[in-house]
Amino acid sequence: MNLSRVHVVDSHTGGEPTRTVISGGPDLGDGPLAERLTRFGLEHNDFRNSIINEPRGSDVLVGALLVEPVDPTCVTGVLYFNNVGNILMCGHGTIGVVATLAYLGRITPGTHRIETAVGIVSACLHPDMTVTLANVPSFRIAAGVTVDVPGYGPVTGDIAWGGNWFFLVANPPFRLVPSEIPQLTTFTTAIKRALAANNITGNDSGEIDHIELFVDSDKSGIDSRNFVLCPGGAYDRSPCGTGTSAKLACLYADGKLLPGGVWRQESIIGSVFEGRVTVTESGLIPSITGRAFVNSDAQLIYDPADPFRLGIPT
Ligand code: PYC
Repeated sequence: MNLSRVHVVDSHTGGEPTRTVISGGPDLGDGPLAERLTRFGLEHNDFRNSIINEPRGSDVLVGALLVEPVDPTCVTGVLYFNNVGNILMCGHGTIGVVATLAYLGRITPGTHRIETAVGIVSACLHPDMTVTLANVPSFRIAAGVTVDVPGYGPVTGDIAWGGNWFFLVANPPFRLVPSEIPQLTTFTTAIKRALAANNITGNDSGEIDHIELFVDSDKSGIDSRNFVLCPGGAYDRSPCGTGTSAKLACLYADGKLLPGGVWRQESIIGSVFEGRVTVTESGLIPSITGRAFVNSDAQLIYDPADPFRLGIPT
């Protein structure tokens, strides 16, 4: 691919960054978004690296490539990616995309449909610029699964889908505070490896590539605090939109959250999403409310003389 300039808009949602590619991205054809995401992963690693990884980016960034939707009722299609590959769905990223589309003057407050690789979601941009994302149907496939984690012993958690696959562990043997992030990262990475080594997957054989730890919150108005390990080894600065959706599915399955109730999920750095559930014919739809702020509007420059113009591959 001959890269010259790429227009990106950066935002963060509860501290977790999203880099939305507005123009200059690869042509992936007009097939279903799941196929286009696969093609992106197979054929456009240089582009992904150049957008996300150093020296322009970092392992925390999530990329969002705007593409033509198949369904004309959608305001856009979007493909998500990170420092190591594709992401099927991204909640904080969708809130970031909505803030970006509003910044560009492409949408105004109201409800907008957005096509992703795992289905159509809807996002309501409120007049105060907060966004409520109605996610894809979410569900728990197994409760109380125990895996032996080398160096730590048996760890028990639930497996749930919230647009990505999650292993959710309550009350881990570490405090969920920023000073413990290195230990939390090593612990959750070991859990992820142990799940893969034991062939514990989602019910579509999908890798469980997000690990989520929880504790009840002692803060007034906050239900729980989490730490989420993302597939590329970084932790989510936000409470994780798809992770909170997976958590809401588990709470619903346990009868602890009903339609009409609100769950306030805090991240490891103290940002908060509000979660609710609705039961529809398609299944349980979690909705996540949060806010993103646009913090950069830039042209990425690809100087042929720059040996790292395509990023430092991970
Ligand atoms: O908010 O869903 C999310 C997410 C996934 C990975 C990073 N953030």
